[in-house]
Amino acid sequence: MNKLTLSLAIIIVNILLMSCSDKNDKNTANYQVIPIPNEIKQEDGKAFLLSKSTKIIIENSNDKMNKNADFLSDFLFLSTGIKPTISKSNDSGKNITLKLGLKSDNPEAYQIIVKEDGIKIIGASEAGVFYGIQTLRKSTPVNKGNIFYPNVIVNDSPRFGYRGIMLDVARHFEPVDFIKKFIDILALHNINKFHWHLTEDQGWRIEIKKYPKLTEIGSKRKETVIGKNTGKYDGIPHAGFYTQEQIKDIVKYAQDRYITIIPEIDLPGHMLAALASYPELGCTGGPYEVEKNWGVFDDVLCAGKESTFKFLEDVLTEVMQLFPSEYIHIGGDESPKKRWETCPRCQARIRKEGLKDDSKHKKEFYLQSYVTKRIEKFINKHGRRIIGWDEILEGELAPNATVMSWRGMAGGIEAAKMNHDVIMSPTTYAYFDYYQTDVREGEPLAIGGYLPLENVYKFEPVPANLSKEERKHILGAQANVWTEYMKTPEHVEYMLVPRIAALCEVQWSIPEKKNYKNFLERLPRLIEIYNSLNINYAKHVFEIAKKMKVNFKTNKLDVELSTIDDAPIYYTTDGSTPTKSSTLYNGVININKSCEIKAIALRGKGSSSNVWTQKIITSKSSFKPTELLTKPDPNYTYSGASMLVDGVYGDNNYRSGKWIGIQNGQLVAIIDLLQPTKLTELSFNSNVVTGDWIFDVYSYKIEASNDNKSFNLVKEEVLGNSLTKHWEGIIPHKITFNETNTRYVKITLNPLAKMPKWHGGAGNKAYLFIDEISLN
Ligand code: TNX
Repeated sequence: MNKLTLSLAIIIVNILLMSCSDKNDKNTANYQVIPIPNEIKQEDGKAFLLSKSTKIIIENSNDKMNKNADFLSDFLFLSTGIKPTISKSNDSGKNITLKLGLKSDNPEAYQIIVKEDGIKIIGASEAGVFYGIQTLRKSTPVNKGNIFYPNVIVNDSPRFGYRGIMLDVARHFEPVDFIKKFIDILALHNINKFHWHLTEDQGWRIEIKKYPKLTEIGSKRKETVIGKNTGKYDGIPHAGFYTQEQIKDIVKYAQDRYITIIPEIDLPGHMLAALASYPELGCTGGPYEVEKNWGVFDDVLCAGKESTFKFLEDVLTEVMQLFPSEYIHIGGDESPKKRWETCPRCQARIRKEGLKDDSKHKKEFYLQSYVTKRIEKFINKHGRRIIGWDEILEGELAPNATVMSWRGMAGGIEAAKMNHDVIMSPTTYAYFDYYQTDVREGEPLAIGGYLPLENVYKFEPVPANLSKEERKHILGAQANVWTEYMKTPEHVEYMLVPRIAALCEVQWSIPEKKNYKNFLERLPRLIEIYNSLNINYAKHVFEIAKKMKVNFKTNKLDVELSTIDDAPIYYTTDGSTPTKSSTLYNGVININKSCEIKAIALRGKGSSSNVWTQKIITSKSSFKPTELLTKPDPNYTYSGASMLVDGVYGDNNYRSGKWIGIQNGQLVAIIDLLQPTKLTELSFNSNVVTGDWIFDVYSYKIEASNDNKSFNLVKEEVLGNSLTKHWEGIIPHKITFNETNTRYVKITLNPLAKMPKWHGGAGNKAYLFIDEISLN
């Protein structure tokens, strides 16, 4: 190449670069949004330019379409500073057209066609147009100025018709302005059901004209317990309710955003606020108090009195007048039967209705079914349908009820097999009151649990073991925000966002399109919108993500680190604080001895990650091939056997992924030390939370072998159970034995076969949680 052609080539490359640079990421739309659309077809041709002269044209004008156009104009203004004017007649300009008429079986379907001379959003209904608008909005970068939209055809529709979120405003009241912001956040995530949990033991939050004391008395509690039922109280009165006028306004606000509000009146349990207002509705007549503690309480509505049904029907009548929703949620969860067992009126009703104990349930459970069925009949008579928590399956399921499965998926599976509709909302994937990180330091107090973003994303609402017909009963999925420990709107936002982003892709997108890594690549652009809306989202996604896996071939622990934005990570293994002069991470770190790893992602001022710290404590069994002969509980198996020898110990949180959980059976593991090794000691920890049915190891056995076939007993012992009341904590075990020279060690740990009399689950098998088995 001679000098002239070389400099010509440089000039051409520069021109190309320049023309690309005004269409760089910052002002070019990107259709890879959350939730990911079904189909994004890139087309040839010049991009559409959004500029000050762009108009929004409404082709099929009606109130909803006019509102849709307003939304689009507002959204574009918020992101770009350009506020397109709205017009009902087309002109020769390059505009954005909103229209109806897309042919689809799914009324929420939409299509977006982008060409140089215009953008068209075509919906199968006004709702479809709205979701098309949300996709266009999320494709639009948050960047003031003109925006290029590459040519594309987007075809999209939701997987599920029920895409819900529940908010509990009863434990802590939320002001109307926040409820509207909450609804805006749902709309941004294509969620179409807002399940509003309005009544609880700790507060009644909806005005009922016929029963004014429900709000005069029931909406106020004197004070709130500090922390987790510590017995200490904050001395601060907590109060609040929504007037019927406010509710009508909120219902309309949600409707405009294609969100149906499903109100919940939780009955017959969780009713202390109502009982405090009208003590005659209880079995004992009170006195009752609006509850200051958290939990499940024995005082519930009396199922024997006719006046209870009159009360419920009156309340539900006003509720149905306020909420046009087809579904009314009647709760049904956590309703103890204790009062009913000794209440003469309840017992009289049991006799009159011929309710009897059977092998499955005591008669009082059938009394709750009686209540549910009677209320269902009333609600059906008004052309509406009930949803209840999965407890409504205990006893006899009301004929037309939809079941909301929260204690795992089993309730939902059972209901679907009985031909009932189901909404899946299991704690494991959908409880946004759970911690979102395993590092609890610096986190606001949460109820417990562990539900990181990635686990929400893994949620599959349709169980594989249902038939094709049964699957049709899974209407969709919902996440729940219980607010015992959330006192402010900011805290609710923190627990909700960005987990709601993972949830919405579960609810909307087809499984074939889902990919967590790709989701994380798309998330930063949605976060730009969170920033523009002043949402207090949790920032854990910017922390270092880590994968620790034992490599049985190299007998080392492979530690893999990454960040969502590929920020440079620096680390140390000697416990010192990592800085820019520490080792730069560039591939898996192999650990073969005890150490303390510390790592940080450095991004510059204010946006660096926290320091991630992990102690590795090794023993002679660390990183040695290990096999589990028994199956742990599927929810607590994680990467299985290798977790027992990874040198990583768990903290108090048994759900952190560092503890293996065993229930129906024992833990039997064989560790191959690779060569005959002298041993005198076995150590393991067990994590005990008796309230969650987790007890210490009941008995153990250690066996040795040099051929992995015939094993000799080294030691066995029954440790027993010494607990006489509820207790939580980690119990370390160190067992010494006569020196044994062995290659294979078989360890058997047995859980408590029958929980003691004092325990609520007396007679059932306890869980066992073990993090590590170390031999020395
Ligand atoms: C169980 S989920 C409850 C709520 C609590 C929640 C805390 C359900 C139907 N009942 O009353 O707030 O656990 O996670």
